[in-house]
Amino acid sequence: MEKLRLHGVTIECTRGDIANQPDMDAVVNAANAELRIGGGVAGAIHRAAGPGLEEECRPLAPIRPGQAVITGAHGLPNRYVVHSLGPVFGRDEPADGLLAACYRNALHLAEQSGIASIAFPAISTGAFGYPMEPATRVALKTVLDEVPRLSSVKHIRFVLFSAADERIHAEVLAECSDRVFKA
Ligand code: AR6
Repeated sequence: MEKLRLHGVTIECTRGDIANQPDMDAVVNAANAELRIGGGVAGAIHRAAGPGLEEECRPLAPIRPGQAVITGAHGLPNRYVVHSLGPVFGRDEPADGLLAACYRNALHLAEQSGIASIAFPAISTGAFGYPMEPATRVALKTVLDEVPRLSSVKHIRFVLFSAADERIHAEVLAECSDRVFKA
């Protein structure tokens, strides 16, 4: 399943580049603690946004695993960037709790800013080494648990880099929706 509608909120998985989601109000950065340009998502987002993003980020850093902060989007085709620091797998514990906090805190910031649509990458699953399937379960369960409390956010998109990662998300989304609708 690639799309689910629950309590008036659309949750979808798609393959693509998180820095090229022009129809979304906000994109989420899989940030580093210093909120500087990095590899992966943090490279794509900062390159597309330009140096103004690092400048705006400087006084907000450092952040701790699970935290999120919000800035403008500068050269990106969005209104906001939400920067969230995922746990380094095998180091920051509890990994699942910290990863869940990333998604929850990002959604809370989105609500506070009146954001209607937000795109997430698979936080922690690249350089930080969190295996994709358990990370996907944490991400989707956290988002689905938050959905009944959302009023501003109406569209949540997971943007995956590879076909394999997209397939894992689609499978887990289908399982989660079975559970939600049978409950
Ligand atoms: N769009 C969507 N997904 C992407 C993109 C992209 N442009 N680029 C990579 N991915 P990562 P982390 C996928 O490493 O694990 C950085 O250097 C990627 O395949 O970006 O949270 C920072 O500076 C993977 O599935 O984030 C931090 O130091 C997922 O996005 C550190 O890495 C996350 O990969 C953060 O590590």
